[in-house]
Amino acid sequence: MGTALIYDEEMTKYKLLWVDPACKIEVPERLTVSHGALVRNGLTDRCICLPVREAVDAEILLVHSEEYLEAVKQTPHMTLEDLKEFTLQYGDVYFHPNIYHCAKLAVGSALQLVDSVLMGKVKNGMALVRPPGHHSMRSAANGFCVFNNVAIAAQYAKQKYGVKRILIVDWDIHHGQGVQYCFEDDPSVLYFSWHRYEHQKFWPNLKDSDYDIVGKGEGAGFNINVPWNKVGMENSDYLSVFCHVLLPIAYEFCPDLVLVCAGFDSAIGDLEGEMCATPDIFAHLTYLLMNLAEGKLCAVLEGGYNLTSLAQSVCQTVQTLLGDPLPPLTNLTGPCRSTLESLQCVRAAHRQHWSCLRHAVDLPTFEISTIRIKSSGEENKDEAEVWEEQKSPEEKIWPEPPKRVSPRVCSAVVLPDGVVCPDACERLSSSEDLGPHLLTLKKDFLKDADDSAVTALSRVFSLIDKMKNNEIRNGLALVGDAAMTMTCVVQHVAAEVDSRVFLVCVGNGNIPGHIIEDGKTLVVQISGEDTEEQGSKYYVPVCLKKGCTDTSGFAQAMFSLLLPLGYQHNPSLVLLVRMPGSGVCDIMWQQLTALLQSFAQGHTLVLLQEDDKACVGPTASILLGNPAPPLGQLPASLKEDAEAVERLRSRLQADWNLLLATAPENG
Ligand code: Q9C
Ligand code: ZN
Repeated sequence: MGTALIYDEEMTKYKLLWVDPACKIEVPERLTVSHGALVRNGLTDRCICLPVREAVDAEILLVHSEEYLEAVKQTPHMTLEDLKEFTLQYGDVYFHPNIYHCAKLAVGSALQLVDSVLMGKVKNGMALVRPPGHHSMRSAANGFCVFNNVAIAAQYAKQKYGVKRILIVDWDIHHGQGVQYCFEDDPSVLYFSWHRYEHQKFWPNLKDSDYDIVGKGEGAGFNINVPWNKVGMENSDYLSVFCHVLLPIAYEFCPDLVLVCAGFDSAIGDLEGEMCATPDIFAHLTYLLMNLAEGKLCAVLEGGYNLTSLAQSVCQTVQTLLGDPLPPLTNLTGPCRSTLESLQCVRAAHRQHWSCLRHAVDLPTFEISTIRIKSSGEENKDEAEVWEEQKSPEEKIWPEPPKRVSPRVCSAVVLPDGVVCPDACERLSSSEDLGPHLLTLKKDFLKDADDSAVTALSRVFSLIDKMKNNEIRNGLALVGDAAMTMTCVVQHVAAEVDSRVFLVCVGNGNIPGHIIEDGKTLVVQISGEDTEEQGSKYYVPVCLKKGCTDTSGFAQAMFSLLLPLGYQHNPSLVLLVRMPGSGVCDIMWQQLTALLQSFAQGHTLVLLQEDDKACVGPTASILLGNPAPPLGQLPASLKEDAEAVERLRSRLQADWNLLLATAPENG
C-alpha cells in the first residue's frame, strides 16, 4: 500500500488582483514550487497520484452555513470592485473569480485523500491545495482560507465511515481558530495547534488561542493550544512539545485517523512565522504521528510562504510518508525558556483531562491561572528585546537538507538454522565474511563459546558493518544469549571513532558497567528491578512496579524519556534488546521498535533471545516499515510508575535538556 499525492494545477489559477500587503504572500507559486520539488526529487513517481474533485454543497455544509456558501457562490460572477468589497467583510483574505472553484477542489482533494486512506487504497498521503482552510469559520473566510478543508474532512470521515476518534495536528504557525471553533465541544475530534502568539500580539490576536482554552462541555480536554510567545523557535522546541504534550495525549486518545493541517510557515525562512526550525524537522513530526491510527495519516497543505523552505519541507513530509529513513537532527540543545513556560502552562491546563499528565511532579498544584505568564508589556521588556522587535526580520539562510538514501536492503536477519526468514527480509547466512571478525572475536569474548555462537556473533558484526556502510537499513538477530551479544556489540561499535550507541534494554538483566562509562553509549533499561540508585548520566534504569506489563507507564517512559534522550544523544546506532521474560506485550514492543526508527537514520539492530522466537515476525514487520498496531485507549498508569518516570526526568534534566517540561523559577 502506497502514499497518495493529490495535486491539480487548476488550484494555481487564482491570485490577488489588487494591492494588499497582508495578502501578497499567498501566491500561486506556493503550489508550483512545492510540486516541482517533489518531481525533481523523484517523489511524485513514487506516489500514487490521485485526481482531485470538486466538493459538493452537502460536503461544504458539514462545516459552513448555507448563507456563507451562497455568498461565496456569487463570487465567480462579481466584478473586480464587487470582489474587493466582498473581501472587506473578512480578515486577511482575498477573493478572485476562480477562487470558489479552487476552494471546492481544495475541499474535494482532502476528501479524496480521506476516501483513499479509509477505503484502504493507500496507507497515507498528502494533498497540495490552495486555498488553505484552517482559518475559515462557519460563516466567514479568513486568513487566505475560504472553506475549512481539514475540518470538513474530519466531519466527512465521521459521517461516511463512522470514524470514532480523529486527531487533527495543526503544525502551521498560525492558530487554526476555524478548526478549534468547529470542534470545541466535540470529544471525538482532538485538535492540537501550536502557533505564534506573543501573548496575543500576533495575528489573529485571539484570547481563544491561549493554552487555557481546552474545549467546552463534553469536549473539555480535546482542544490543545500551545502558544509560542517568542519567535526564533528551533527544532528542540518543536520536539519537546511533541514529547511532553502531543504524543502522550495522542496515544492516550488513540485516534482512528490522523489529519494534519500541514502548514510550513513554521519553518525557517518564513517571514510570517519567523521561526528557526529546519525543514527536516517535518520528517520527524510526520514520522512521530505515523504509528498512531495504524498509520492512517492525511496531510493537507495550509500555509508556507518562503518558497524554498516550503518546497523542502513538503519534500521532507512526503518522503517520510513514503517510508524513507529519517534525516539525523543535530544541535538539539533543548527548549528555550519561553517554550518551557508554554509547556508548563499547557500541561497544567490539561492535567485534569489526561491521565498521562496526572502525576507530573513538576507542575504546581495550585490554580493554573496563577501561573499565567504575565503579559510582556513594554514596561518589563529589556532593551535588547525592544531592539529585537524593531529590526526587520531578515531572510535566513540554511543548508538544503541532505539527500535521504534508502539502503538497498531494508531488513536483514541473523537466525539459527531451522528458523524461517520472515518475508521480505534478507537472511545473513553466508560464511564468506566471517574471516575478519572471527579471530578478534575468539580472542576477546568467546574463549569458551561454541561454534554456533561464534558464527552468529560474526554475522551480527557483519550486519553492523553493512549498516554503517548504509548497505542495510536495520537488522534483527535471534541469538542464544542476548545479554552476551549485547555486550559484544556495544564494545565492537564503541571501538569506532565518532560512533554513538543508544542501547535500549527491555527486561531484567545486568548491564556491565564498563560498556557505559565512556559516554559513547547511552543506556536506557526498562525493567521491574529496582536499580534506580545506580543511575548516571549514561545509564538510565527505568523501574516499573509491574515490570514492562504496565502499558501506560511504559508508554510514558517512551515519550517523556526515551524520545528526548535519543534525540539529544543522536546515536549512529540503536541497539534494542529484549531480555528473556521481559513481560512486554507484542504491541508495546512494536511501538517501541517503531519509535526508535527516528534515530540513527533507521539503523536499528534488534536482539532477541531464542526463546522469544514468536517475536521475530512482529519485530520484522516494524523493521520493514509497517506501522505498529495501536495500544488502545490508555488507562491511567500506576501512580508509582508514573512517579518513577517523573523522578528520572527530574534527575536527568540538568544533563539532558530535552527532558525539561517546566520553566525554572526566577530564570
Ligand atoms: N503579516 C495561513 O497560513 N496575516 N494563513 C497576514 C501579514 C494573515 C495565514 C499579516 C496570515 C494568514 C493559512
Ligand atoms: Zn499559517
